Amino acid sequence: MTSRPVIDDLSSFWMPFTANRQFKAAPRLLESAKGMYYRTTDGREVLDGSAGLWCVNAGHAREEIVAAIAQQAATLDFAPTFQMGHPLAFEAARKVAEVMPAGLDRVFFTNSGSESVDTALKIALAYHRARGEGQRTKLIGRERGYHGVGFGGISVGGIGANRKAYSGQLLPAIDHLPHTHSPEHNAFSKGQPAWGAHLADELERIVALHDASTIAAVIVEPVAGSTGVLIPPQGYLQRLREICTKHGILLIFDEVITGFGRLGKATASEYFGVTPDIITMAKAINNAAVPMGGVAASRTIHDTIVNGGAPGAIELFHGYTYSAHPLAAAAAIATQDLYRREGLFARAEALAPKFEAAAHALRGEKHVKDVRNLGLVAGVELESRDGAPGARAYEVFVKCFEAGVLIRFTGDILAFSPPLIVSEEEIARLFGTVRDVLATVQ
Ligand code: PXG
Ligand code: PLP
Repeated sequence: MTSRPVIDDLSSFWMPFTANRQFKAAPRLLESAKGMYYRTTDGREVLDGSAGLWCVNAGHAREEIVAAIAQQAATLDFAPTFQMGHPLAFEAARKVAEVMPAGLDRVFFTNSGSESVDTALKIALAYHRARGEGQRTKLIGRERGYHGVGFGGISVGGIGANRKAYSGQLLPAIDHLPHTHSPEHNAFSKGQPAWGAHLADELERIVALHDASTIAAVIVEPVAGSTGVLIPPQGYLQRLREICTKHGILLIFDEVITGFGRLGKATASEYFGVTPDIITMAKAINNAAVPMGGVAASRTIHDTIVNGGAPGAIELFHGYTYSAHPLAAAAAIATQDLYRREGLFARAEALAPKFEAAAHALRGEKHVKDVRNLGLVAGVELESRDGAPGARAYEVFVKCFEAGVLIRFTGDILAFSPPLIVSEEEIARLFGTVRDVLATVQ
């Protein structure tokens, strides 16, 4: 079954966000993937309950995307986009712009969510400077927020472990909103919790402290993914939008996970009916087939920066060698076409109630202290073992993998985010496997 010998020296690859020694002592290696399934190097099929890392929304190795990449590699492997261009870059931007909220139709390409976040923060600063308010430099993030791993992203981010070793060199002018998770008020909420909209008013407190004239932007994940699936309370995002507008502060939605169908719409902005000024994206933008991210900015922001420059001058001193890489752009075009042709966002929307019911059926199982969900994303929080936070969820993750189901975990929270092509039977198997495994775990 294995097409190549399994590599026996795992020492060179320093693995990201991994317990390297633990992993290398008992590796889990994936060799191929198709549709909803991975295949391991020892020939086992594994149901993908996490869409890779929340990114393979159309399912694995989709023929149209594979063909687009292959053809592009043979036609134009690389082309600069600094003072040069290639047609697919413009077409990919147009296709992405088409599914963004009205007005957010200027797209800057990056290679990851982390780069998208740093790009968005820089655009926010450049925008205020271009309109003569260069003193607006402060950035507001949120506790438990995940915005990737660049210095900008960890500075506005709110996950202590991701900041600790670097704390002496984080960006200096940052503040954080409180997160919205409060088990005593919102445990086992189905969809958006009813409690917690008032937590957005904390932004007024922060504005009063720093003065609005010093604040450039607020960045939040509309649904916080990486930190363990935190669903925004009803009315919370609307309130953030109102306060930002009132004070001339830009609102950035980090849609690296929520973008492209995870909630049953193209964006969380569309789902919640709240339009930010900037959206960051990555992952499912091109089904994760080639690294790519992007930033959609409002036309006002774009025009203020671009039309503010002198004729012939570069307007934004920012960009990546691989911005709009031809292979990534080809994959993005094919992916966006596929989403549309197969109606995958609507499919996710239609499946969401069944997914919700399957997730909440875990309520009452051993160790389960919360279940939360929206669209095709769910989090199941477990009681932690005394003195060993994360150990129980890790064991569940490993046992599920051995039983043929891939999920994610962070701390003691299990996260579920299958590709949007998942069937009802596969949803049942996903949560059913977790139920069986929970019964065997101490
Ligand atoms: N913003 C958000 C909201 C994200 O979820 C990033 C930025 C960074 O993207 P890159 O492409 O630089 O990784 C992310 C990424 C997990 C997990 O299992 C989540 C992410 C990445 C890897 C694992 O929680 N989110
Ligand atoms: N470091 C060096 C020495 C470089 O020359 C470049 C790009 O030319 C970079 C970093 C940035 O690389 P990228 O554009 O892929 O982000």
